[in-house]
Amino acid sequence: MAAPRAGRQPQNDGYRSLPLSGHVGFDSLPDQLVNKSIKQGFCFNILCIGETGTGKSTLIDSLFNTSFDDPVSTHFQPNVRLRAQTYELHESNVRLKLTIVNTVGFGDQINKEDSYQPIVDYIDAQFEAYLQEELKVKRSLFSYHDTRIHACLYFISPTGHSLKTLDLLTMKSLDSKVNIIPIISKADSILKTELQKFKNKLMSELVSNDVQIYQFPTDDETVSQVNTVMNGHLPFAVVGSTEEVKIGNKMVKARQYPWGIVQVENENHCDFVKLREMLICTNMEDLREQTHARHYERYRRCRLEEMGFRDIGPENKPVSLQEAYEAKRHEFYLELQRKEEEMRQHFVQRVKEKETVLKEAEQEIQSKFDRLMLMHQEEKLKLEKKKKALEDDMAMFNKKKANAELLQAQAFVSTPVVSLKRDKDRKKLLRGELDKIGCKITPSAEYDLMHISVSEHIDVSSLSTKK
Ligand SMILES: Nc1nc2c(ncn2[C@@H]2O[C@H](COP(=O)(O)OP(=O)(O)O)[C@@H](O)[C@H]2O)c(=O)[nH]1
Ligand SMILES: [Mg+2]
Repeated sequence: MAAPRAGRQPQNDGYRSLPLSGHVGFDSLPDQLVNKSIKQGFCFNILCIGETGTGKSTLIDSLFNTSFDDPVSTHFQPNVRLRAQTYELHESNVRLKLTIVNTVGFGDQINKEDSYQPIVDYIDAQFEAYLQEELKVKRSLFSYHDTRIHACLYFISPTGHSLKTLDLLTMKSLDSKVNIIPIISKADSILKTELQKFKNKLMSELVSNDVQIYQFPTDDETVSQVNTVMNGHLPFAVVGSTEEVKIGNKMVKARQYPWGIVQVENENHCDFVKLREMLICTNMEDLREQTHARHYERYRRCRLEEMGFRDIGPENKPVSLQEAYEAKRHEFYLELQRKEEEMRQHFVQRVKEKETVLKEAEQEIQSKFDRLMLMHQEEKLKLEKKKKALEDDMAMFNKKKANAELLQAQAFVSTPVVSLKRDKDRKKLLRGELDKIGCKITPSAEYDLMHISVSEHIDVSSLSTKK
């Protein structure tokens, strides 16, 4: 077997490294990549979080040397709203699609609890939109407008004290989703001696609350030194201004006060230049990469796991997409059956309960009906008795009436006769006789009695026998 030729060394990982005897041309690949990227353009998205009036719009204008005409917002917003605006900027032959997202109304509400939730939701919504594009069968990631947030500038008010609870809560809830770069805004309002103490205090508070902020990468040797130094300056204390002042024979961005001038780009005055260098010149690509490789990747993993996708199965065996889909489908089917059974049981239980209630109501109505029937029958009996008594009374009355009429008629009969000389005696006799048989004299009978003539006779013996 021929010995390996010089330069042809076998490699441990299965392939060999070969020397080239002449120019091939693939050393132009980096240039091809650069040309392609320049043609395609770049995209960078910044989220500015800070209370209204902390200098967000002014700083962004200062950073990109332009006026974005961000409308001034009031302090009377009912809730936090995120306003995204996209611009296209050109520098040399490089195109940058820049999106600035502003947190309108942040920290302005009395109840600050929900100030950060809309921000979390916004960041997640951008990740979700990208994931949905990725999951499409026919996707167009090349022309897709990526709105995922690459850098979050967190504006801290220059109080000289400590972080507000809202700042800590907000940063804590965002640190696993976005690259947070904390900055002390309006740094011209804090003393130089106080500033370093304030920076140290803020950093120790972030560490003690386990808030992860973005660290400039130190693994790339071309930038590791500058990045290491810059990490030590965090959080940057910045001043912003859109005004220009003539210093010497140069116009510079500055803030002019009665007692002096604060130059935005003077490193003795503030950290504005450091921020611009780190954010735009040195680490813009790393911020984009971190967003995709760390934050989006975490979001994607969680979402896919939520959907039931796994890379490895229970016995540490790799699981294909098809298997994961089938397993999830089966899981859903079982879940559906369980829910169906649960609903059925619930329905049966409800029907039973309803039946019991209806039966009870029916029984109650039945017993009420029985009670009423009984009462009705008792009442009927009572009325029948009363009717019977009245009929008896009527019969008795009619009988007595007939007797009285008979008595009256017989009073005109003259055998055997007792002649009465006087009317008074005759009437007295008649009344006595009527009393004996239990008859009362009616007003009409009384009248008749009054008009019986003296010569008339009454058959007293027949009256007594009729009693
Ligand atoms: N002292 C000081 N004032 C600033 C600074 N940056 C902005 N301002 C002023 O603060 C006010 C609010 O600024 P603005 O950028 O509209 O704040 P935003 O509501 O956070 O966007 C304006 O009057 C600015 O001139 C700064 O660095 N120092
Ligand atoms: Mg503003």
